[in-house]
Amino acid sequence: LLVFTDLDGSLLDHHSYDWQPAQAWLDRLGSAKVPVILTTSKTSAEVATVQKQLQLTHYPFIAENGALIKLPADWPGNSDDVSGHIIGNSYSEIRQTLVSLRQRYDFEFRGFGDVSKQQVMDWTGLSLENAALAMQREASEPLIWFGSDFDLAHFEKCLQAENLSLTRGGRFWHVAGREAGKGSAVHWLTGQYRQQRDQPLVTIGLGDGPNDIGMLNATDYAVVILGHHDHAMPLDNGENVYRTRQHGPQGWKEGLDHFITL
Ligand code: 2M8
Ligand code: MG
Ligand code: MG
Repeated sequence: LLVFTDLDGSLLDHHSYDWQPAQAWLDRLGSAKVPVILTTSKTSAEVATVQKQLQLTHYPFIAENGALIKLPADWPGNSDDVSGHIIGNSYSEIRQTLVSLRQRYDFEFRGFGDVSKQQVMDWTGLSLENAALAMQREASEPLIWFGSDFDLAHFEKCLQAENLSLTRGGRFWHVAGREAGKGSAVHWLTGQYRQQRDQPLVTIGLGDGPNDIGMLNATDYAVVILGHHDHAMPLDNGENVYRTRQHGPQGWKEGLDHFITL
């Protein structure tokens, strides 16, 4: 078994970033040596901190919506081509494109690169220290859109023409390279685990937002955690999908209770 999980609004509470309701399951998975792979739009700097708190540092993680895959030091084989490398465009390239599109079309948005730490704290409820970690972007930009839906559709077309993609997280829109995505990162890592193990491997994904759809389609079983948004979460997995009645870490627990008997 492999577990891929989103953080905000899934393993972590959308507002308090707490995971206590999920702790008993984390302990159980830990004793059973089931890898729990954090798969998130957070930065590497943020995930490294959360991984320590959750005692998951011996596993790989996926950051910035799949634009970064980090493997532990003892990972077998030569995976230098991925680990620590950016999939898609670098943050400075993304910022340059965003700034020039805004100059050209007067698009109304503000990204993390446009604002102060205080503004990121106000938007997210993160502490000063954690807001600073969230601003250490390497390969994706979260932004708040202030314009019309019509302009947003135009913005998305412009991004596509620049080989960038737009996806929706819990609070922000996220811009990253088109090759990046949680789904392809999960697919790649699952392949790595399958090569390393002889026994068949089952995967389960847990997520609450549209940016998790790729991940949830890439796993055998999917837990759609009740989100704080009204986006539909259409999935391909058919019968292997469970939609929770509870939010965040309560929903996370509910989903694993539904699918796993350990
Ligand atoms: C941003 O991402 C969340 C995830 O769904 C969002 O869009 O609401 C991130 O980019 C991240 O770095 C940050 O920690 C988080 C804080 O709410 O917001
Ligand atoms: Mg989320
Ligand atoms: Mg996320």
